[in-house]
Amino acid sequence: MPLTRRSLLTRSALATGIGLLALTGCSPAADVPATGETTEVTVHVEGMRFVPDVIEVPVGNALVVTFENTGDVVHDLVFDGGAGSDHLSPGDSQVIEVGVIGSDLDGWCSVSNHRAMGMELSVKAVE
Ligand SMILES: [Cu+2]
Repeated sequence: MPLTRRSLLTRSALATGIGLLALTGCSPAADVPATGETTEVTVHVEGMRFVPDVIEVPVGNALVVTFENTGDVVHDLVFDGGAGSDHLSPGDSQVIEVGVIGSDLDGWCSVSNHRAMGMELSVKAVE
């Protein structure tokens, strides 16, 4: 009987460990050594597009985006992994700390249907 109880305990500890692993696996930083360097980019709005809409970042660099809403209506800029700006009024800007870039990553405007209208950008992790 004591043996059975111990194996149950072990199994639940294992399940907890796997759960934690899955959570940390969501980070864009996923197992890439940080370079300690930061890539800084300013993104603005032209019509319903982000400019630039491709951002190249050396693998392991941290990415910091200054998002300037130079459009006519409220926009934001959000990224896979959870980083993003607030909803910004025209003329406002915000600095977004995206984090260490380990792989390609999408960014988009989450306001209304703006993403479908073309407000998307790609972060490319380059060697
Ligand atoms: Cu928008």
